[in-house]
Amino acid sequence: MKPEQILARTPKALCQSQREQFFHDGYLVIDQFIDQEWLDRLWAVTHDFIEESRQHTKSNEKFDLELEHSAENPRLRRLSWPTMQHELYWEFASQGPIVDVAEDLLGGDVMFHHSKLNFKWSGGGEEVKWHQDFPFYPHSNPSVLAIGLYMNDVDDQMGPMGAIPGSQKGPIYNHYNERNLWAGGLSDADVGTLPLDSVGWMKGNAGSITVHHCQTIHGSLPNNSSRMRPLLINAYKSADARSLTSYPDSESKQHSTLIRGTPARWAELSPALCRLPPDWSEGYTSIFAIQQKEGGSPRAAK
Ligand SMILES: O=C(O)CCC(=O)C(=O)O
Repeated sequence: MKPEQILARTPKALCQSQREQFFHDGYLVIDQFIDQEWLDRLWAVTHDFIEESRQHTKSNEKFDLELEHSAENPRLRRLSWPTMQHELYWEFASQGPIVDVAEDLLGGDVMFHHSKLNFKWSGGGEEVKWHQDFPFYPHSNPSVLAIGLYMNDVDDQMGPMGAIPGSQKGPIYNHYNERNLWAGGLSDADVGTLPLDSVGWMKGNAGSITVHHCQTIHGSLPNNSSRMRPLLINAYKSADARSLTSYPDSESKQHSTLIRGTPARWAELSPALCRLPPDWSEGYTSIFAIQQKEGGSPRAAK
């Protein structure tokens, strides 16, 4: 759906200026949007997963682990597909307050795309290099976005998400390297052309949400603080934005579930050119593992 059509609808959660800011800058941060009750419930479940991760020494379909992870000193990079791991994450993604935000920015017909919980552990949790989401999961049009929930207070030291304002209106970059292998991020040469002095760092107290458009260039620095930075990300799309690749169809029954409105009768087509990602039908690792050039876990989400 086109921004003008979306902006003409009455919003449910955002004010008009926040919606206009999203379409202008390609991202938005809303301080303490999620209440303490939701946070307490999500933390209770999340603590159980952190405990469970102690039994694992290597990344697998559920846990993406730092190489230093151990039973005594858990260091998770990611809980993959949280909405598949526990019904509470799905309740939050499909019925929680962020669904109104998705509707305000995508229009009335909203489909779920995927979920992940990026921990960015304390004392060096890994960076996420500059990238766009669209080359990982291209669609017939760019009415696709991701909403992150900070489950802790996040300041400058903790590797907040950063985004380049207006970059969603620019080119779709090559995410392959010079050997034509998937790199999962922009090349150093392309990064060198970016206006990095304009980066908006999305910080906020626990309960704050970040929203970024699928073509917005974004990333985050390592977490050098003593507190972890769990960011629960759920991605959504307009029902008229059809996936051009199977990923992550094979991995989640929830992918493309209609959570608001009615199924689309028409696919909206955008004229933009985008390189297709590799065939991940036999399994995918994670953006961390790819960017750090590790083998990583099979079948984890982007
Ligand atoms: O966790 C982060 O800081 C960034 C996450 C992200 O961009 C991704 O997982 O695609």
